[in-house]
Amino acid sequence: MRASPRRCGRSEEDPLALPEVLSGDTIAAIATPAGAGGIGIVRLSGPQAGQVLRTLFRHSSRDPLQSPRRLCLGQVVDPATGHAVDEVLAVYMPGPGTFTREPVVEIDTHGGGLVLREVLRLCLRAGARAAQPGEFTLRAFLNGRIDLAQAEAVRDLVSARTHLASRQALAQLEGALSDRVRRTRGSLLDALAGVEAAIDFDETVDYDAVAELLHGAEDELRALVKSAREGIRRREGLRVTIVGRPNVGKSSLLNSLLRNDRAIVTDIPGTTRDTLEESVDLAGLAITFVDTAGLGAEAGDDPVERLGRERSWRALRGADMALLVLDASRPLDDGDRAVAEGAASAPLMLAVWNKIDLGPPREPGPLAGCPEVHVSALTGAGMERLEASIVSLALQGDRGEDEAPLTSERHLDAARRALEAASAAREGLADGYRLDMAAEDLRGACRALGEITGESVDADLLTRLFATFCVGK
Ligand SMILES: Nc1nc2c(ncn2[C@@H]2O[C@H](COP(=O)(O)OP(=O)(O)OP(=O)(O)O)[C@@H](O)[C@H]2O)c(=O)[nH]1
Ligand SMILES: [Mg+2]
Repeated sequence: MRASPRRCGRSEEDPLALPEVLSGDTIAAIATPAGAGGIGIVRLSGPQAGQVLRTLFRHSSRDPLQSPRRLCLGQVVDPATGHAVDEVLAVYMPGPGTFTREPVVEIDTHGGGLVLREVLRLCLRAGARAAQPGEFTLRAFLNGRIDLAQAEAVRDLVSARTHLASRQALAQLEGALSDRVRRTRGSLLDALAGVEAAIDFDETVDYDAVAELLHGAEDELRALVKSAREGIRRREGLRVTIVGRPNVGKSSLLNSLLRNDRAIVTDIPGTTRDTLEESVDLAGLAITFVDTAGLGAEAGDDPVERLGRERSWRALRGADMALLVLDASRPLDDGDRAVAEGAASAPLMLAVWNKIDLGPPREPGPLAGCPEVHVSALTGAGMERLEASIVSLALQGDRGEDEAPLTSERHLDAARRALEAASAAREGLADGYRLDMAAEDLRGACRALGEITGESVDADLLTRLFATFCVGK
């Protein structure tokens, strides 16, 4: 299945200003993607949402404000001219039983962009303010409806490109990760309470009890840290750069992996001159394959070729995995070895011996240590094994083990800091150092873990995080 990139109305130049969010404004946004569609939705949240609806909606039979949570047919009418803009369905949902815990209105229009923009304009004129990216979700977080990990899951669910990514985001939205983090934080808080009690009553600490709690918390933190690689890869996918000497079959391999003649293939070395990339869903992982111009033939000084090679090296630097393509029908040469050396700088590397249809597979040797696969991009032989190898290398055997993994670098960084602080506290207590220092370490560990779920976050972090959301989310 081919994954198609999703676009969303993200605006980086217009980051969210927290004071505005906290001001109690009523916000409005187009919640459906740009372009023509069957229906489009304008969404409002805030204390004036019902009032705004009353200003511009003329109901047919039922008044949505009198019939909360029911879709009501009617027209959006421009109050200035009395002209109808569209026939719509509107729903009014009083707070706090809504996503944002505020009064929420949704107006289902016909899907055209023009109609949606006009309805939004009328909402703004009636007193609403244009929502910032992620502002509906931010309100849900600030009003205690969801925690921060769940808020991130909303974003991840919207942008998920594979079923593994969406399943993981849904579990996170339902609180699987949050529960796990809170349990661990609970053990740390219990240990802290033990230490603080000893400080308050000027007693010696019950070291065994505290150490047991901390050992448990550290085990769980280590498991969380370990889960991050799979969680992040399931969510973000991987970039896999295909490199090799000219003519070894890189573009043929790309086409075979994509099941689509995406790249030009000829028997002329140097056919591919620019990098070319395309994403696919490989067993639930979003993999972006990058085909590159042939490397290891640095003699040519054709400027286009030189630029192409520069791009190949750059693509390698940005790769999560390098597929090093080698021609199995001829001996390895210095050029192959030079490319292999470069490819080894990628975090993961897989050697692909191509063209096995031309003769018996060559003995591996010079590249021992790197996993290898033998294929023919021409006949398709070995391609399934290649796909399986890419997936298992990407997940490095962690596949499916973790139902509630950490899913971002932000989580990973927080969990690492929590682990470090918890270990420092336990070792400090064992070495008999001052209790107040151990207590400070434990508070640091709790704070770090609280960043994942949002118990301890600052406005800066929220601003940065929610800037990655779509408008209308
Ligand atoms: N017999 C055989 N020929 C192959 C195989 N894979 C590719 N070829 C042929 O090798 C030639 C080069 O293939 P490309 O896919 O263009 O190779 P490339 O590595 O992208 O080449 P450049 O873009 O020039 O660096 C073409 O004639 C392909 O048909 C294979 O598995 N077996
Ligand atoms: Mg090529």
